[in-house]
Amino acid sequence: MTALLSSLRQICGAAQVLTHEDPATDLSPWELDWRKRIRGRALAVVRPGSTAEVAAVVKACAAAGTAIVPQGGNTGLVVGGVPDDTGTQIVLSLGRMQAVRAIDPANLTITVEAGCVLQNLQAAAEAAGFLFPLSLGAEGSCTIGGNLGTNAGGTQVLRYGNTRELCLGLEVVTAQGEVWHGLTGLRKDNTGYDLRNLMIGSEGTLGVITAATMKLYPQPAAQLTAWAAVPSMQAAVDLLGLAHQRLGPGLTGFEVMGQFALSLVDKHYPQLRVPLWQQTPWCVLLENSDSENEAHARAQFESLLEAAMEAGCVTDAVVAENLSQARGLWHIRESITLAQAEEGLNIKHDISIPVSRIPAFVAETDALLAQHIPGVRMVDFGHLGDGNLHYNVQAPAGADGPAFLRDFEDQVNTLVFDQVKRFDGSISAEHGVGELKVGKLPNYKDPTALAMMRAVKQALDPHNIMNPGRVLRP
Ligand code: FAD
Ligand code: 2HG
Ligand code: ZN
Repeated sequence: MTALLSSLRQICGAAQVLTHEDPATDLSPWELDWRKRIRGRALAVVRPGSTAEVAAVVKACAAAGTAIVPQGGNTGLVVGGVPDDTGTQIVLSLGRMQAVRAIDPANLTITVEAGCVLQNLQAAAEAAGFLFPLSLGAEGSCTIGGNLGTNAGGTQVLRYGNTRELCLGLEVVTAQGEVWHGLTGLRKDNTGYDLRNLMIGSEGTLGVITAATMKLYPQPAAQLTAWAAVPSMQAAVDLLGLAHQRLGPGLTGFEVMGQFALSLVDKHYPQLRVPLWQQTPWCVLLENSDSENEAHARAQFESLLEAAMEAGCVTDAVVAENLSQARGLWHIRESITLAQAEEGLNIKHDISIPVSRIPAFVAETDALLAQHIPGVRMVDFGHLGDGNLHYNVQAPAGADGPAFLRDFEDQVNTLVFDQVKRFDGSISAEHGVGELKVGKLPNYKDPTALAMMRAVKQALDPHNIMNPGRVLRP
């Protein structure tokens, strides 16, 4: 191990190889996952500054048989980006590789390094007069490499797609330490297997993404946000149908939020002034991005909301008057995760189900859980426009969080995932498998698909050094 550490120091510089040898160095930012569920212990945190350095690090680790855990902003929610507790794995942090390498306005593309923080990528696109639409609550600290690694979703998927659909090309260091120069900005390329899409969503188990060419879009001429009270989940689904009909491609956001989820924001962040939540079981946040002008967007929104009230799927609504009010409404939505963390340990699910079946799923599964754990509190919210619900389970009021997880997490996961299967859904819509769902995946994924995944893993990473034990267990 000493020989490996000294090679890594030679490759990246001594200051970029952090270890526990120095008791003054705190490795928690890289070893502890965002939800504080798991604290791993790394042999070292290695911070290369270039693709050539990444390749040399991977080669050195491959020669030593040392496992590598790629890491971006460490905001992942499924414990996929932190090391295990053996003290034998290295964390390969892409955090120093942040450059915007190129913008091609005519091709509508931007090429960035993997450690570029999502918010900085959005800002670079905006400075060039374009929109980079990927948007999520962690955008101030997650990286595009992590977004690609997890195929992140977020709040604009119903119009622009998830990270996979926003990516045109990748630069990747393979498990052997070779560099695949795949940074093409091509929208059409039928020359064989789709390696780019294989890498995206592979959660660091097949290689290290070092750079990416991403799509840019024109900025909308106007953007309006509305917040609507809806009487039931079925009403929210009906509102979604109306919004698709009336706004067409202008509908860029459609988020649902349950009353208890909003009550947590109100409790922990009262200054955010959550509207309408006390009078209704569900609220919906809608965004209309218009290619004409604000007056057109407002007229469209008002007519949509009028029709929705007539149809009985909206009981009350507010439309943001200006950008700062709109940001305030989005901030409430994005604060649910933090408010839930303030409330205590919880069980998260990021399931997807055909939109039409979500009302029945929620009604049935809520009832089953309540039967199983009297007093259980459901923190339901998410990207209804994509059929993606964060169906989160909070311990009964006053219960001990760690004891709740110990006693109920496995049963709750099984109950919810069995229901997801019954409703033809997926147990992960956007956060990925990581460590938290790896044990359950074989019960819910098609066995032939799993066998193909194993064959791919074996072919690309035969010595199992890339994030071992995540996504697939040996
Ligand atoms: P990390 O957490 O560092 O890593 C995540 C995974 O990707 C790990 O398996 C890691 O090994 C792998 N990885 C990281 N970098 C690379 C690389 N360069 N090459 C190969 N593999 C790599 N997710 C959503 O999808 N939608 C949301 O709306 C959303 N909202 C969130 C809100 C909050 C408040 C928080 C805390 C998280 C949220 N997330 C959401 C989850 C998280 O932000 C995303 O999964 C994000 O894509 C992770 O990026 P990261 O840079 O932090 O990656
Ligand atoms: C979101 O949509 C994220 O805000 C986080 O995916 C979801 O906290 C969660 O469960
Ligand atoms: Zn989400």
